[in-house]
Amino acid sequence: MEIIKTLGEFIIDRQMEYPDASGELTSLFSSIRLAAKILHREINKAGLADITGAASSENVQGEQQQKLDVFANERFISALAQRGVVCGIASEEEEQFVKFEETKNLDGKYVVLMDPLDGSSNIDVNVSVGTIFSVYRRVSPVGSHVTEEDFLQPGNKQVAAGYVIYGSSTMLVYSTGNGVNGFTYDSTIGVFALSHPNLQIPKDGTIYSVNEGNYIHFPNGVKKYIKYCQEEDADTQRPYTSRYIGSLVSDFHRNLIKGGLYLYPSSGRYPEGKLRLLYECNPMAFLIEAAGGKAIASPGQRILDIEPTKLHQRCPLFVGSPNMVDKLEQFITEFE
Ligand code: AHM
Ligand code: MG
Repeated sequence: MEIIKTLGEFIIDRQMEYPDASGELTSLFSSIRLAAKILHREINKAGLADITGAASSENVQGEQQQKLDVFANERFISALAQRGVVCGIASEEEEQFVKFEETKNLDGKYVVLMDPLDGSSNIDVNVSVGTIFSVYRRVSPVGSHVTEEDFLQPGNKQVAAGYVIYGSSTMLVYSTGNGVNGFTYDSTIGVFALSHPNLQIPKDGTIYSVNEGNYIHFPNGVKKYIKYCQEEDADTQRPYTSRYIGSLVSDFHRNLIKGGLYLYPSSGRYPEGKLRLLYECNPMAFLIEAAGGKAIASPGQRILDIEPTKLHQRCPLFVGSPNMVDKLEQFITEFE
């Protein structure tokens, strides 16, 4: 028989390495795993069932349809709420954080911050999308109501982070700070199987990923760096390859495996950058550092050290192979 290690087995093995662990994090991951499977199913039938339309439209059976991002948001929130391991959730889809009234939730040790369906504008055209999540230990006392302070923690306090990519196959990639592991979903048996153990990003890469349509508005150093990527130089294998899907999880995942740099600088339309610190930048920064890469918002400003001030705060993101981030940092410093 084929031997596979499932995500469930992997998490239990890891838990046994920590004899004091209460199993709450294991339970939290089970919730995420379940919601991911449900979303996998919905995304894969999105074209057929025509549920990608407007949030309030009706399907052929006359039932109320939901947009997939709304569906994803509800599904992850209810999966996480049910087991009582989280005391609150903040989501890119919700203006305020979600708190729960039930005692089992008030006793939960963790909060989850998430972007339930990132890149959802890509669904209509069959391009990969993803779920991004981040887990923190609460700072408010166990047994009380969750507060905004529980969510406004710097990324260096994350206990775990990860993403699910609904691509040519569905994968779940996560880290608790001790290595990054990837699991591919086998829908025939309904399990995530360990397929990418101990992911390490190559130190150098030849891929740069940026929306060049915004070039005119980029800071000078970023413009110069992009020109550097496009110059000819045999020693550094330039010109580099430009790859931009416009779906953060997909662009990040490719660069993690192949080596590369993802850039979302400030631009005219988004003076603070477009991506959200708590739901997108922090979890990706946590993963990349655990995989040997780097993530900064500006020279010397590690993403994980930013003190957040509001839930939906945006920030520039430069993330990827460490040598590429260093090079970009030099350009921004020199040409500011
Ligand atoms: P969203 O959270 O509204 O889906 O936006 C985030 C997405 C990322 O997945 C992607 O990297 C980025 O926006 C693309 O932005 P742009 O279209 O400006 O290049
Ligand atoms: Mg998003």
